[in-house]
Amino acid sequence: MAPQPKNCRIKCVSKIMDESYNRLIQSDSKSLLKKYLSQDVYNALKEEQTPTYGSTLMDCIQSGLMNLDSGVGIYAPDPEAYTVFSPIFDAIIEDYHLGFSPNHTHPPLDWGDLTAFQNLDPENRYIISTRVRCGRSIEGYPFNPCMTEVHYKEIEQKMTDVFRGLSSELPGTYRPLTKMMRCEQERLIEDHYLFKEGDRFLKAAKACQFWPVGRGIFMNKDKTFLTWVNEEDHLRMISMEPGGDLGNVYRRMILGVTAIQEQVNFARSDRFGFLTFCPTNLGTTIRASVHIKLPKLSSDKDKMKSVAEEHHLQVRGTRGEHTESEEGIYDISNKRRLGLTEFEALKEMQDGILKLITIENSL
Ligand code: ADP
Ligand code: DAR
Repeated sequence: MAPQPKNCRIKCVSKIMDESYNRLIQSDSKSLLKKYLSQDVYNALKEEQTPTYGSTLMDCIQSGLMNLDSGVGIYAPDPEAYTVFSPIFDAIIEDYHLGFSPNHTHPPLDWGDLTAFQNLDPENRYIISTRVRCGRSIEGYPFNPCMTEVHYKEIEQKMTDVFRGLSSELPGTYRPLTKMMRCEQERLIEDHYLFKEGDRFLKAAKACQFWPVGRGIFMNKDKTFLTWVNEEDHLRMISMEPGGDLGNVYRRMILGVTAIQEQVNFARSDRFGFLTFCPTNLGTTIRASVHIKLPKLSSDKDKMKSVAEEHHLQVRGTRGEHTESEEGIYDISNKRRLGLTEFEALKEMQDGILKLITIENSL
């Protein structure tokens, strides 16, 4: 999307953005956007645009302005937004990633020693399933709000070709949403494989344009290695299986990411590591999670969440973000993804989950 004349786009939205910003500031929103977008920062950034795609402050914060219940409330419409709007992004990034300050630099990729990871629940008493995912953006493309229909189709075509070349335990099938029956789509979502549709936060961020063109899911034959194409990020590469064998799930994700990166150039910055649409996913982009039942600990949700936070873990509902627990199943994962290596992120998750299980056993 070529940048439109500065004064045209900016002036058109300025009054609307001012009114929405004032509504945010006067609300009881707990978003990091409200916490850090002071009037001075707002005034300093409201006329800025990114050089290549012309993204504006409104493009970054529209989701958080429309959804006062956002946890974060900001996305990067293109990679340059992290630099042009750094006063707001840096503050939110430092808070969310627990101290990644403007003078920190993300470490090089380091998968680490896989033998350090174990089956977290060998007797299958608590953990229903384990999943490790990472996100990647493809070099040369902007993020969702700036993508054209051609961009979506190009990425889908490129990835369809890449998936055809996968080997060992990875071969499978790519299923474009445009050719998927509704009942199959709903079944895959129900079974936790496919991304949900119509997320209001992503919609408000203009991340669902031309939907469902260019969107789809690759699944290997055992449905243990998946890749989401053009949902929130260009790619989400996912390894998952029943039980608690974190080591095997991590091994398979590494196998898949390594195979795909031989054919695709991922967007990476020296400061932030792998770049993503949402600042909460920068760096390693890794979210390692268990679906787990902790009946005693979860009887006191506040206690469970505070113990989880002590170990840098995040508690989500059964169907992921912004959902509730069903039948006492929680999605618990590492919170930090930036400022530490892939190995450290996995280790932080493993140590935290083992601690929660120890506490559950002690109650
Ligand atoms: P992400 O951050 O990877 O996008 P979401 O919170 O959107 O994750 O969840 C995506 C899907 O992955 C949801 O259907 C969720 O239920 C599923 N999921 C997450 N963790 C696990 C797990 N350990 N086992 C099975 N499914 C999982
Ligand atoms: N819904 C937004 C995003 C928070 C992080 N999750 C992502 N990127 N899926 C919010 O501000 O709550």
